[in-house]
Amino acid sequence: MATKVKEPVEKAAASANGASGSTGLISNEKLRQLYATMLKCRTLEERARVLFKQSKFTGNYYAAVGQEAAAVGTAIDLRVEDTIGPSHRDFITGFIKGAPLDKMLCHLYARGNSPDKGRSSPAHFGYAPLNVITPASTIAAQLNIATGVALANKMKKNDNIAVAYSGDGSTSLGFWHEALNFAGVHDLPIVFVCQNNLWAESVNLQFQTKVPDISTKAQAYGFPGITVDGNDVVAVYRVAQEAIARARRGQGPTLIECKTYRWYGHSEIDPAKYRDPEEVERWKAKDPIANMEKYLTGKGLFTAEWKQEIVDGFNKELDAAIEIAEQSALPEGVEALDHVFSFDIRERVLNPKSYSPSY
Ligand SMILES: Cc1ncc(C[n+]2csc(CCOP(=O)(O)OP(=O)(O)O)c2C)c(N)n1
Repeated sequence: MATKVKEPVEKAAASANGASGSTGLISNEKLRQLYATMLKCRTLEERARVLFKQSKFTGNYYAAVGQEAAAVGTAIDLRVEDTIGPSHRDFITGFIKGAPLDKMLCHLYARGNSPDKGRSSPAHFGYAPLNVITPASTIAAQLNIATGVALANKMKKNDNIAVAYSGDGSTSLGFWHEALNFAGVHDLPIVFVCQNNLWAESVNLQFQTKVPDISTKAQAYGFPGITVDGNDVVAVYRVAQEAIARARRGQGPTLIECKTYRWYGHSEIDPAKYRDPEEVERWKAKDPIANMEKYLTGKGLFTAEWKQEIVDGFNKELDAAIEIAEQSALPEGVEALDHVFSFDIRERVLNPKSYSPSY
């Protein structure tokens, strides 16, 4: 049965105090970590947007500014062995899982020393050492890959889990339903996080689905679906904790729908004129970072000086990572032929005259 959880910050605050809630007390240290991580994600994304606009890197960038609570609340406590299946808008999930900033910046700049050796477009950051899958360009396809990882974990009888991210538009694709169906049938250790930001490029949610809550779709696949205020990091964290624990216990998948909003266009080349400015302002007023500041202030855990310290310290780390990326070499063209699954493509391309197929 799909359950609905809508927990405004005030209510989440009560449960964070340990008064109620299924996951018990959230420590002050964790609350501060949730906030600080969201703030760093925002800083990283805003810097990436500026760098793109300055033509420091090419391709495109798909900012998740406004959606930080959904990413941070679901990814912050994952283990190294857990797998993340991000979408094009989930660059920050790699950072939350602990990917080094210089690797992330080298990826944006498509440098030869980036994890993908400069092959992928900027929105497709993967990092094998931390089990972050390189996103697929075909939207929703990362869910199928992450589901395969979850199947492997189950077969190996370990308690590692996968967390796979998608948007509302992705739920209209066959891949999305195949992944959820397979995961449901086999009780796989996976959490599906749908970040419902109301828009898939310029297509509004009403043209994607007839149901008000995407979480209800989990009913068709026989596991719980939960809708949560995706701009309330404490609420998201609680729901994610429960879903992750369920998956680790071998009790199967959960679909978490985070209702949230992207502040900017689909990508940095989209002025998003299809949106009513009033809608944007309404959602900006629900800024997950400002929400959390209010909540922490109420608990005596926030000061403007602390915020400034986080931003300044992180900007320094970012400066260093940007410097590394800018000093790093682009890959040689011929390297595009390396690490490609083809029997003898290098030979064929480089020596077309002498090439003769070996099969
Ligand atoms: C199968 C497929 N169709 C279309 C596209 C082009 N495309 C890239 S992102 C995107 C919108 C995705 O919307 P959603 O899943 O809601 O994620 P969001 O961008 O809102 O985070 C589209 C249509 C694609 N990459 N793959």
